[in-house]
Amino acid sequence: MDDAQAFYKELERNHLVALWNVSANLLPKEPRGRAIPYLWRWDTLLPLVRRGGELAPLSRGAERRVLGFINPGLPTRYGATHTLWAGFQYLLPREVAPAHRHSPAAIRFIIQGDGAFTTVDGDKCVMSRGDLVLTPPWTWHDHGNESDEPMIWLDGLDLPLVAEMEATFYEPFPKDAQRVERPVGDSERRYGLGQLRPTWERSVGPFSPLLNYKWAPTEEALRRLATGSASPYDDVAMEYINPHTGGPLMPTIACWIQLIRRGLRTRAHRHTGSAVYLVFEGRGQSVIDGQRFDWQRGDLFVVPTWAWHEHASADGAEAILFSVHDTPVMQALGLFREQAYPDHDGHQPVSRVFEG
Ligand code: GTQ
Ligand code: FE2
Repeated sequence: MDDAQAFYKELERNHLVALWNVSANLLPKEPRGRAIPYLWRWDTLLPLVRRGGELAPLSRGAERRVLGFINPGLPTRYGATHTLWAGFQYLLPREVAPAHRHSPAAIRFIIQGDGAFTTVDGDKCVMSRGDLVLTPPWTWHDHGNESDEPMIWLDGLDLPLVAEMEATFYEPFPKDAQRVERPVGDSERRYGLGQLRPTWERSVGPFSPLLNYKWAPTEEALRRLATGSASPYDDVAMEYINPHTGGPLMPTIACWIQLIRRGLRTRAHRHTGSAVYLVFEGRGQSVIDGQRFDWQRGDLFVVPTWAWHEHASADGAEAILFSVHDTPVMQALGLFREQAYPDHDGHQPVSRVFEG
């Protein structure tokens, strides 16, 4: 063994590393995310979700019937991206998903059904298609279905991020369901119209006090905005806001609702931060890092960090996308960067079509 080899062995034994040997890994020219662009089809998901309903009863220890999306580029990490967990949750009539709380933050966006609820710290949030319900960190939450139909919703959580930060805490509630001690939809009563807030209420922590963003006002806002000019990269895209700050819903999660108008194609850009998109209505396609993803209602796809992406609605149809983003983290840490696609009028050449 020569001197150098002996030296490096000695470093290893002492739990040391020579920066000059690893600096290319530590400081790549730009982010090299391992998460890949991917898409899951509704037609594949729905039968699996239903089979889960037949096979897996809810109980303590199996508190949530959720199929989680695993990014194929990160097979050992429970997440759709490196920071975001996404899953389809299924709740049958008269079932209760027992109450608990955790330090990771959660959002739910209702895909199917009407008349289930999530109680968040005693505030009963009634859920219908298109509603967005928040479970801020460390709030008690149980889900119940008082309707005669199964409910399906998208869960978005910052589980992989909080796990990596080694800051995950969890606690079960002593009973299955919380008592509802306030008027049903109390946060909607106080903040639901969006343009006014009670003068005496102070913001408690960096979380939105509005827990249920109902579909009707969301759609109205989108339709109003759609009559004028919009973003060249996202078309008519709106972020759900914390009424105290105008900022993101929570420090780790931002949510968007987005209309791609009939026959419209956006330009490509990329930015730090990853996102999960649910196709709420319509049909269209996205090109992500040169690969085309054709999507329709109920499909879910992932845009990893620093990936070029552009969206288009299908000919003759508009599309509505709901999305969950980790960009508030990037913003807060001074790591947000954005770049427009420089060539071909802002459109990527398509080299592959996603088959799945
Ligand atoms: O509904 O409380 O998808 O705690 C993952 C963790 C849903 C929930 C998930 C959770 C929940
Ligand atoms: Fe939870």
